[in-house]
Amino acid sequence: MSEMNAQTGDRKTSPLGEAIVGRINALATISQDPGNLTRIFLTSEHRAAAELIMGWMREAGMNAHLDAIGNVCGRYEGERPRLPCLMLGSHYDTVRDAGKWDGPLGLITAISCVGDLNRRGRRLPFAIEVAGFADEEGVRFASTLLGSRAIAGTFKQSVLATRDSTGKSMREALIEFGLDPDHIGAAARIRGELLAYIELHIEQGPVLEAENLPIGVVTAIAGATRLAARLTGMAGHAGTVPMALRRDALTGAAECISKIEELCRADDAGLVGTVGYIDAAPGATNVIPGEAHFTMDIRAPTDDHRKRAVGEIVRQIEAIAKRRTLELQVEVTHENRTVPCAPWLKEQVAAAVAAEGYPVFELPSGAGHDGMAMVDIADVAMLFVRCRGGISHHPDEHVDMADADAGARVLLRLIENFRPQEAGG
Ligand code: HGY
Ligand code: MN
Ligand code: MN
Repeated sequence: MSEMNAQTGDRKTSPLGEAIVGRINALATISQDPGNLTRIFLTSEHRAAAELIMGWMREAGMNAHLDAIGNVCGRYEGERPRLPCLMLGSHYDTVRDAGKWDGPLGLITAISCVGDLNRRGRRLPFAIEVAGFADEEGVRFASTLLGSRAIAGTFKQSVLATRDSTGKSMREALIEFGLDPDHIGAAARIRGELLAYIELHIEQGPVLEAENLPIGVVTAIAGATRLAARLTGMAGHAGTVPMALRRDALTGAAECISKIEELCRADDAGLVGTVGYIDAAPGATNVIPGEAHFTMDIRAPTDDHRKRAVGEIVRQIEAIAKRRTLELQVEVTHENRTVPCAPWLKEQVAAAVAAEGYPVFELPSGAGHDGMAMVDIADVAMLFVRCRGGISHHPDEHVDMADADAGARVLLRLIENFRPQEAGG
């Protein structure tokens, strides 16, 4: 579909980019706060977004339904009914005060590609399914990839007991949303039903921009460990307790946070650590905090490196707590191994990139993605679309329309040329 203008060498864009940006903007209006974009699992915004996306799926010639955990699932039949599928997808939940591209770009692009096939009456020797995952970010319940884990059949019943910041359990939230927490297993798919899982996503980093390239081929998705820490000291009067006699949980947390930053900064092999959430109790200006909670998100290019770093961080914060006579509880809330993209699929992604006239450039993903869960039932590949300024998880996150278009053309070519892996291959 790509055409070059012979005189100027300019690439004409297909209408896919424009349609994708229109839908990205439409979906971004569904937010719990009018001034920014926040769309959280099992809320009324989740439902409104699901309805909108399922409408787009049906318009694109797919059957669409909401599954047992609130994923939107679309299916475009192949040349015959009930063929195994190539699954495409991404998530439609967001972080708080999010950008509008992280997740929806891959989902909307996949739907647009199916719509293009449908308009041309094109059926393939396999079905195409598009999965819109209900929760990838894990904002509400600390455990991430809930939607894709349900599809992969690895959703843990124990997470139903986790509570959001208002004290509501996931089990209660599912029931309120109209879903049955005891039937999440119904969302699970089995390996033979999927030929592969492929996800297009905004890069969320600065590499493609620096390379002056719209598209990249992902090599692997880096693993991550998330932990929650609780420090307990002694609450007291801000005016009467001398500094030396205090057991202030919040200053203890502050020291731990600085130590995490120091350890990660001292590592020159790609270790990154983030404390993205903190709170203190009882939470009054004139009361010494008796309790503090904070989260940690630790990532590194290899699983060994990350595990060693997590061990060291926990040892160091234990030492800080001990010196300050604070009690410390640390819990691992989430752990994902590094997931390599399958070589046979990566080759097909690279071939589609080259066929659309772009240099093939490979890069790893520092961010987590639903492929980390989907790998349990299918081989996984990803392609990245350039991100302006490397900014993501921020309202300034941006993809140019021409790049969205390039992504769609590459994905469409990839779908049309897709060949399942040969048995035993
Ligand atoms: O946190 C992540 O890497 C992803 O954006 N959820
Ligand atoms: Mn994200
Ligand atoms: Mn994402």
